[in-house]
Amino acid sequence: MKKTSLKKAVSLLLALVLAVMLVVPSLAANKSKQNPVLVVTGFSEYPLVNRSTGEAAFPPSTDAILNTVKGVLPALTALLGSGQTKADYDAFCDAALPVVNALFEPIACNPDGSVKHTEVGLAYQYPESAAAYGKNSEAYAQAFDKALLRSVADTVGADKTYVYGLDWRLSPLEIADELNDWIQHIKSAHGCTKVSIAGISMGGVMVSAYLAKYGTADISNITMISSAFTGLSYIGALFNGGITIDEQGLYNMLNQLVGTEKLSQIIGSTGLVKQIIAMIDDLYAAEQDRLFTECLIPAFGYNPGIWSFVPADDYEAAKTFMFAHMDSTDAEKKALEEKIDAYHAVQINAKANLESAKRAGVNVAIISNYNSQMPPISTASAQTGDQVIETVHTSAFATCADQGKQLPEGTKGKYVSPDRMIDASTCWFPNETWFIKNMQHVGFDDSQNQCALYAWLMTTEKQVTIHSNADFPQFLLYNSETKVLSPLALLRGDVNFDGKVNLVDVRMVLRHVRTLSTLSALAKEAADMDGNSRLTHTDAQLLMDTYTGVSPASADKTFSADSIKDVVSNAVNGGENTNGNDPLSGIKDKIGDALDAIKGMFGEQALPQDSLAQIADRLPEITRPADTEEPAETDKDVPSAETDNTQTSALSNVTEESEI
Ligand SMILES: [Ca+2]
Ligand SMILES: [Ca+2]
Repeated sequence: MKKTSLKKAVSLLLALVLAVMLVVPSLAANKSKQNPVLVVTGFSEYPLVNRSTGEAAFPPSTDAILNTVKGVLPALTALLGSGQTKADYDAFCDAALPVVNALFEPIACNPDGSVKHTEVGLAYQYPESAAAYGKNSEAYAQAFDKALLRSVADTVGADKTYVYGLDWRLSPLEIADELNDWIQHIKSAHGCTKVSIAGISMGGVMVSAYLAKYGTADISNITMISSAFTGLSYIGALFNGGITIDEQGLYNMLNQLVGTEKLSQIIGSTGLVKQIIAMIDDLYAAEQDRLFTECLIPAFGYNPGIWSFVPADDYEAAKTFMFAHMDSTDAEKKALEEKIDAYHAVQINAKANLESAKRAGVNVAIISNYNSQMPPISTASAQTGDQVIETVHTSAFATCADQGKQLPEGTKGKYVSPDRMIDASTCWFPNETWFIKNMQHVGFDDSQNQCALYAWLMTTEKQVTIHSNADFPQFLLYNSETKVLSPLALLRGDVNFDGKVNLVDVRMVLRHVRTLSTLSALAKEAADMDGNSRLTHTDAQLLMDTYTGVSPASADKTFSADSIKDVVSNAVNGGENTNGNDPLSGIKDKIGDALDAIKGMFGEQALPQDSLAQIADRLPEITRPADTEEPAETDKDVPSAETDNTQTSALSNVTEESEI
């Protein structure tokens, strides 16, 4: 007996010593060793205002937008009621284009590419670290109190967290000079030699320009986040006159925005959209030259920042098309051309610059999102993206299936995503490029583990790859409801991440549902068998079905109409436990009740597809009480040693949350 107590005492002492020796000093040392982080934000992240009047320049004020709509509406009504001849379209342009131009006038550039209204500028800019501004200050609220920056500050400290907002009218090479000033300022403030720099969206353009102009001597990490550093397909298309409305793309986007197909089905059934699209097509065919010369070019075509979005492959043709529509002098054209050519050269050399950065010991990482519809307004709208930039560009040239489609069957290789939508082997940096399915452009959230990916890459002290961290392999799935980032290949039902789906997993889910213990956020993702972002007895039932072979396990987390029907019929008719000790007794009756309720909702007719999500919601669930503490694990509840020793995967050390 004494031996046991001695053992315990020694173990305890050892644990304490280890904690003191390893944990405390390493944490302290790491934080002081880490380089400051400068985050360069994207297009229109900081508003532009008229500094003399205080009025919003971009984004325009609600009043300005309403005035534009009011101004265009009479012309539109007249056009709709007309015979839509060339003369009618002319009259529409006469009336509508000046109204639209007025909206964009405050941010216009001169034909030579210089800023037209110098009284317009950024509403704010905070050159010191997050720590320099009080948590209750306006500065903190405007610039620093954002998920990604909070996450950076948590990792390196607020005193090492910097953020730059850009004026997107300027040439990226002008902004590069300012970034260099900032980097020198940060270095001297911290007495350090290197700064970690991250470019979000258009910020990646500026980071590219900085690297081209100033090299990598002052840089420790380059992180491209949903970055426009290789351009945007639809800007390339638009600058080549490729305007077209993609009806299906329009519905896809609507479905994504409202989360159901119902609305787009109703709108589609009226035929109104088809009519409007046909009219826009006719208007564009009749008035393309005027639309560009009198409206699109004065608003955006002289802007060197917007020109930086034109992909290299589209660039020469875009110049030919746009310059032919410019109502400017040869000297003005030449001045503009010089400005935009300078960045075009940066874009062409971006790969070489990043490669040489890597050779020089800079840690390079690229993060790209996919599986969202792009703006359905160009000939490029079939490409998959993050709603704002196509995946082919944010990933630096992954081979991507079109939105909602897969790469050809037989596409294989270690860089092919489990859903066969992405082949990363063609990326500039296949081993340093991560993909997040279903995450929107800059939809950052730090409530779970999503921002940890970015913070990890921005602060890593040595080059990491897609194989460095089991939590963050190359292909990730973002659940916008639970905010959890999980490996795309996550085996559904494998709650303890041991690669097997068995009774141990079932038990863990049941214990969670019965509030006897709490699963980690990532474990809950794995356990959410019906994909409704909630953990209920239904998930336990489905997991049991998977284990007993009633339905196969799948890495595909999306659920189809058929899968829901299977769920319901399985739950009601099948899945009898042979040992007569059904842990799910009572559930079937509840499902039966839910089905009756559904019948009441929809009658006996066939259920519309988009109602199936609602059906899933109505399936019985036993929700956990809000503030349940995790009860202590009692020995008698543990049937075997296997249960407790299986939580060894790196995946399982995610912060535990009580709600899914
Ligand atoms: Ca398992
Ligand atoms: Ca569920």
